[in-house]
Amino acid sequence: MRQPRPFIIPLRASDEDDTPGGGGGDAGVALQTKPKTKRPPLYKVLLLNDDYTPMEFVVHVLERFFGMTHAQAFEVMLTVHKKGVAVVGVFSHEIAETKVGQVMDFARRHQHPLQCTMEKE
Ligand code: TYC
Repeated sequence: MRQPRPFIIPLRASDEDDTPGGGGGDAGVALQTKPKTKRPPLYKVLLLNDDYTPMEFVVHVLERFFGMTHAQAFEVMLTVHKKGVAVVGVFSHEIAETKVGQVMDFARRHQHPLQCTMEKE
């Protein structure tokens, strides 16, 4: 993993430290570490096709866990059916993990082999 590097910015003249004893190349330049905010990484939740899960069940999953309308859910289900996989949402790590768990648990309880996974965007 890449280490975050401190962002060095020279201060404005009015911010300069006026302690005596300067005169070197860095005289009058204070170094400050800029507080850097970082957006949390996002994760795609993917739904995978299989030959056995009923289409209506997949549509129901997409409505129930991903807030899709029936029409949206039907369209996404058909995309997965034809292409093999589709992104059904993008979330924080925690939410993505929860969605994947909910779908996998729901499918298992109904004895369907439906698979749902997540990957970093
Ligand atoms: N291919 C399945 C069928 O023909 C339907 C299906 C769609 C299954 C999407 C999984 O994620 C899926 N019954």
